[in-house]
Amino acid sequence: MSGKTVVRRSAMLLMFLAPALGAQGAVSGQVSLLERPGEQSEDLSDVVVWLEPPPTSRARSTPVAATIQLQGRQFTPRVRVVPEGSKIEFPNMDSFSHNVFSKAPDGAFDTGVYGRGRTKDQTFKDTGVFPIYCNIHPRMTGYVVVLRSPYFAQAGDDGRFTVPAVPAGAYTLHVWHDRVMQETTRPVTVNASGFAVGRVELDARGYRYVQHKNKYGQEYTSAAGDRY
Ligand SMILES: [Cu+2]
Repeated sequence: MSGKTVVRRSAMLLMFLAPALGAQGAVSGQVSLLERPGEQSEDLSDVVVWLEPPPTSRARSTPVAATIQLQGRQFTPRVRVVPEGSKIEFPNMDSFSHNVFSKAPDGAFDTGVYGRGRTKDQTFKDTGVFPIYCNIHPRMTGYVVVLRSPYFAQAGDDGRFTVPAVPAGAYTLHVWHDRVMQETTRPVTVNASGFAVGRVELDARGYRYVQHKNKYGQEYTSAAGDRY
């Protein structure tokens, strides 16, 4: 066999293999929340969806710089999903002071108190869901969802989501919302044209708001919440 023939055959083989290797598609669907009678879901953009590749996968997300604003005594956005190792800035847009802290075992931090126009940041090195609070305002609650998988999305207001450009293969689909106690998972197989998840209903009926403790593990005093 001449060298030329080998080259030509290799090229032909690559032409056959390339589309299969590079095949990727969108994974889409729509999430809804099952609420207690008389209650309506207004916060479906807080839903986070991600596809976890098999343990053997080398797929890794790339860290980014992201922002959660402190504005009107709220974290905006309330839920932010970022790749592992990402840095989040917390600029204070209010005319009074805020603080950001988390007591999560794998990601506890405390920015200290800081005033209008200033910012603090935190790098999230470990994966997980990190609740964040303000030590001054007891109702301020946010979540940083840190993922290793690069295949994730947040839902729109109507619960629709699209995870773009997912390579064909087998995954575990995760659907998370802070008012749903149990994270929902299901196996999915993505092919070259993607995968239609269809509707996913999460049960939020068991949720009850519980006031978290301050950064010292104590009750907030009403004076601290009212003063600013
Ligand atoms: Cu605050």
